[in-house]
Amino acid sequence: MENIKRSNKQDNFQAPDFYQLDDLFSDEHKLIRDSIRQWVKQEVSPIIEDCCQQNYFPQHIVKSMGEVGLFGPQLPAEYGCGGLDYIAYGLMMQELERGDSGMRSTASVQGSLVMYPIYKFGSEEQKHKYLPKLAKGEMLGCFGLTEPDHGSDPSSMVTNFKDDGDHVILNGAKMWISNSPFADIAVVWAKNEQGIIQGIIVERGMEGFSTPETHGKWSLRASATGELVFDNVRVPKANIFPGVTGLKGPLTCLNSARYGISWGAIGAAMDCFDSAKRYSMERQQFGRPIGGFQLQQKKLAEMLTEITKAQLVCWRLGHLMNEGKATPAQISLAKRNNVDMALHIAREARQIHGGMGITGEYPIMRHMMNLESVITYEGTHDIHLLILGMEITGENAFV
Ligand code: TGC
Ligand code: FAD
Repeated sequence: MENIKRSNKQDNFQAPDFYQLDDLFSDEHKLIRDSIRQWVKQEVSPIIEDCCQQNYFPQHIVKSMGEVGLFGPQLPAEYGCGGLDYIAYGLMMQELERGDSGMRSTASVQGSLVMYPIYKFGSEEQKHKYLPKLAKGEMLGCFGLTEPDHGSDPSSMVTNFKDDGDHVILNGAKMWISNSPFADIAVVWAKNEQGIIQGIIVERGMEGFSTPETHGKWSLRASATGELVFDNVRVPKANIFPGVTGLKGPLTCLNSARYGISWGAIGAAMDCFDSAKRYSMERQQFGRPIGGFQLQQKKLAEMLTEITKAQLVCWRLGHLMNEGKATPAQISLAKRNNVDMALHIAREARQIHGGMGITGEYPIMRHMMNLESVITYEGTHDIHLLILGMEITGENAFV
């Protein structure tokens, strides 16, 4: 952290709320959202540009994220988690990704892909052992589903474990794993001797377990990504989730994470819109602000329209999540639409900023590059389209 510069630049972000969605949120929701917005302005905005430029994961922020309740806010308070609803969770992810998608990634993985499966499928012992520490940010987790040869099709995974008395012997490798280089534990999905997928908690320090970092990313540069390598790792059977078998285990976790991303993408889009709006009023060409030209107004008007539509989708989806009625296809629609919307807005905002848009002086290019990962992970843009296609027609076009 000593090499990371803290910027003195004021973060003046103001969120667009064209359809007065604030009227639909409770006072508690607004309080939570505003407190995370303030925390992002204080803790993320001053360092994020330099972290990304230097491809540096600000590890110190994990503890701070835990302190403000960003890890597992939607899980019950009895395990040290937030006990909040899905609207609150969504708003928190929105504010965090307004700061940076990589920061939201850290929280998504910890809350939805590590804590959620432990809560949903874990034993009481596993819940008490891990959840309070993960919630406080005293422990960092990662989620291993994707493999070098099996991304969109995780059912073909080859990572496996064999029985060894009160332990199992785990072999294989996972790739593209967010948080892995710094993670204390990994929730790993692997096949047992019958070829059935199960979840197992692997702890750093277990012999034969390593987490090499993936270098050279142009995207999510403030988030650490790596591999998980298992070379005859002996893992106690007590670390296997007793509550689920099959691919529906990891896919259930993805529902929660994809939901959070739907809100997060709105945050990134809002930041691009806010910056573009300000710039268009300040920047003068041909003797007047560029915001006075119709072509720039078209871009801004379309941005606001798409953000507003995405906000309404998330608000409704949040209520369906709270009622336990949201379907995977509804979540796919929101993730797919909102990430694509944010990426499009980032590209348009980049143009409004002219040459300045490619520099770190503005957050645009960073958001744009981050969103190139967000549109691929947690199910690619095309995979979510196919999920919707199957929902509409009943026909499976994956294979
Ligand atoms: P399929 O035969 O359709 O389903 C297998 C079983 O799973 C059930 N299921 C679900 N359950 C809960 N939630 C969902 N969303 C579910 N989708 C399916 C299904 O009912 C079935 O259950 P059962 O009881 O009959 O066995 O499976 P398939 O092999 O045909 O695959 C379907 C497909 C392609 C949609 C799925 O595999 C998929 O979503 N692929 C994309 C992979 C993906 O999203 N990977 C994400 C990795 S994690 C990540 O990217 C983290 S980034 C984190 C960050 O930094 O923020
Ligand atoms: P592929 O599956 O090889 O897909 C390549 C292209 O083919 C895509 O355009 C895809 O849409 C298309 N395609 C694939 N199948 C079909 C089909 N049936 N029909 C039509 N088109 C198809 N994974 C984890 O498990 N944990 C993590 O923490 C994690 N973090 C990540 C962080 C980053 C920065 C990135 C980039 C990825 C991360 N991932 C993680 C992996 C991510 O989930 C995968 O990259 C994603 O699921 C796609 O898999 P793939 O990259 O192997 O692409």
